[in-house]
Amino acid sequence: MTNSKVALITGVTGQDGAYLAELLLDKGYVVHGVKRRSSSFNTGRIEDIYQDPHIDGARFHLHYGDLTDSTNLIRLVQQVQPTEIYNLAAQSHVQVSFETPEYTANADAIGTLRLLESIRILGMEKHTRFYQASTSELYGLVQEVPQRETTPFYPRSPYGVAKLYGYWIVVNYREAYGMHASNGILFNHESPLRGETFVTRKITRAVAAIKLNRQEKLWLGNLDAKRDWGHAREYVRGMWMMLQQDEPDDYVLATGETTTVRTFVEWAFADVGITIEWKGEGVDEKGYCAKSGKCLVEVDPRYFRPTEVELLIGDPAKAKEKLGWSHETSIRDLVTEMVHADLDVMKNAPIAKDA
Ligand code: NDP
Ligand code: GDR
Repeated sequence: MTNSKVALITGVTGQDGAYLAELLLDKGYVVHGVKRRSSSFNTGRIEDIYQDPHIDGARFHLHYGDLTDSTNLIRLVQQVQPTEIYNLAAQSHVQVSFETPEYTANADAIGTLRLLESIRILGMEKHTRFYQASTSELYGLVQEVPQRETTPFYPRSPYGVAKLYGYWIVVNYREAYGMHASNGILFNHESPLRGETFVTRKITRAVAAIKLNRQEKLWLGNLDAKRDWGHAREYVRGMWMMLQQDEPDDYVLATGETTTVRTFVEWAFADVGITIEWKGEGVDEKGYCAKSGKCLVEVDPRYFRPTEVELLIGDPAKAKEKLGWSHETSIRDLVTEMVHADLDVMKNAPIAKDA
């Protein structure tokens, strides 16, 4: 099955890029992905959908590129002539953005501008639709709950501030040049493909390793943070739906349910048959343990952020009404899926690699 649609995905090697590429290939698109040069393989998440470019009819193509390189982006857009661009590439780790604020702004904020300018310089405003990976981190300090498209933004990290620029430059190019450019304001979405340093995957990997006696303890930061967690596979479908609308617009994708990091930890341990009891109330700077015979979880203040986003809970009503999108997987089922996926990976992996 092929159709005339051609997608360019930045960030194709990331969690969402992998799911989105798979979805678009299933829909018959020709898919071009932008990957960064790395000294080690960074295409593990897209191995299953890789197509040998030497074979006639291959519909999945990878190109080297970087959001910090304007000439590269212009050349890619010119060469690929995409009907849809999904800008998923970003320095996406909130805590890391405190350590690399300038780079984060360059890639996440100016990188978005560079892509939009590529479209404009090439005169493709009416030919190419644009999706921007905006984020619930824009809401930051709580102004209103649940958070919806009209909730004021108050970002709390260099990442959130960089993404704020990305959000508004998309709105501006839509209004100024009539581009079909949309922001998906996506709340946290996870999966077995989630990066290993985000809290959900860090927990499910550690729980699997502890269950298999390959790790002693899990060190975490703020256990009281609340997140609205959904399944990444369902959220990339929402991205695609936004670009199929006659008019561009901005949409929240969320589940409408919020859960603490602490509860996520309890559920993950429960999924491997370990019941944990908290020793002490709340988080203090010295940390505390979860008990199941021995101490399995402890707080390390190094994972606290200089400014934190305490509560995220989204209202996906607009996406439901206008796109017909809603989430399917509950957070409880998502925890189980991730824990079991990590158990499977770890059982088959050599011990040295896990360590
Ligand atoms: P990941 O961190 O898994 O993937 C990010 C991707 O961007 C990777 O392919 C990475 O490449 C690439 N990348 C990073 N910097 C650059 C750069 N300078 N030039 C080109 N590519 C680059 O993120 P997710 O898949 O989870 O998220 C996708 C997008 O959605 C991101 O923009 C993120 O900020 C945003 N978002 C994510 C949410 C979530 O909960 N997952 C929620 C809301 C928004 P490499 O593999 O080489 O590192
Ligand atoms: P987030 O995701 O910052 O919401 O950004 P992350 O999983 O990093 O943190 C979620 C919450 O957990 C707390 N936390 C820890 N976080 C990490 N990474 N490691 C820990 O050890 C730890 N302990 C507690 C954090 O303080 C935070 O409150 C994600 C990214 O995908 C962004 O790109 C995206 O825009 C937002 O989700 C929506």
